[in-house]
Amino acid sequence: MKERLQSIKEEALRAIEGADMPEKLNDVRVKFLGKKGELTAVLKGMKDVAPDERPKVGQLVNETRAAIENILEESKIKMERAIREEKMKQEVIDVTLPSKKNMVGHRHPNTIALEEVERIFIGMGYEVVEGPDVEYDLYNFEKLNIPDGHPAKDEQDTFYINKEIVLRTQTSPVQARVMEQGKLPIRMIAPGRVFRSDEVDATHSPSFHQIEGLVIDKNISFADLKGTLEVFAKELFGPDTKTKFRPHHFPFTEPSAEVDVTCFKCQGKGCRFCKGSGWIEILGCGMVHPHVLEMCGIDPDEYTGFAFGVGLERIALLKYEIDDMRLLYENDIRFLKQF
Ligand code: 2U9
Repeated sequence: MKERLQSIKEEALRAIEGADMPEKLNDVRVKFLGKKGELTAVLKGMKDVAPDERPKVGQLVNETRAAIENILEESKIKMERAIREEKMKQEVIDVTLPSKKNMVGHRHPNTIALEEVERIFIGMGYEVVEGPDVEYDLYNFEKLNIPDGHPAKDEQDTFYINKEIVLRTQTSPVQARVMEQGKLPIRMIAPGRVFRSDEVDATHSPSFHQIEGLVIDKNISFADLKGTLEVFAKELFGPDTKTKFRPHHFPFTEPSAEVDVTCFKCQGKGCRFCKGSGWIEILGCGMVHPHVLEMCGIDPDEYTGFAFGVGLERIALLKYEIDDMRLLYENDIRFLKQF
């Protein structure tokens, strides 16, 4: 028995010496020490050993196991160290090489334009309020004087979730909700994403952004609206900018107007940018319709107000002279890094 154990040990040592990678050492462990290994086989054969010899043989088996385990462990440590050293040799770091340039990102042109508009209105004492992208038809249309059957509710133009819920087509429901809270006066802008079932082209997208404003107080007049938007236009496009208010129609304001600014490229003389007219349309506005005030819980005999709406992408396209709206959504880094 002693000889058998000795020969197992020698055989194991030879196998360990012959192992050239950690996986092979593991094979040796399984072959000699594993459940079906050679030492276990010896233990299983103990029943054939004379009973008074068994403790001695048992001790010998344990010593052999310990010896093989020790050598396996030592070899494993040596082998791993050698592998590590070889890897370190191959991975020499050249500290004299120039460092890789870190790409530093920045705000999207839409965000730059939005923050500019927010800065101007915050400067005039306005609050910035946000609301849900998915709205009740009641807030998106009904309370804004757009009843059932109105063309603005056309299924073709609006993404309906169900009969009562829509992806908002304007940010006006945010203002309607603020009005309902009944805290007056109100001076707010509502920026956010809106949705319309439009085909994508250079000036349209099914999802774009608006910034709408609302002021409600006693004695607010069209003169306040004109003064406010004139300040806004001068801040955004330069101090020499002039504004022109053209009569228009919106269901939620009466009277309503569209506002043009003098072309900031040619100062109103007429150029390619303003298609020769000297003017560029930038927003819509008007005095809040008395019926809208009523539907939102405000007494139109006591309070009046004005509202306006501007397309954020339109501002970004104009300000940065971008000629295709799709560029704002494609996230092409070569385009974005110019701003
Ligand atoms: C309430 C009452 C009235 C918001 C207004 C406009 C005029 C307007 C468009 C400009 C281009 C949207 O981005 S656009 O497509 N908007 O012309 N929006 S007045 O009037 C309101 C809002 C809320 C309670």
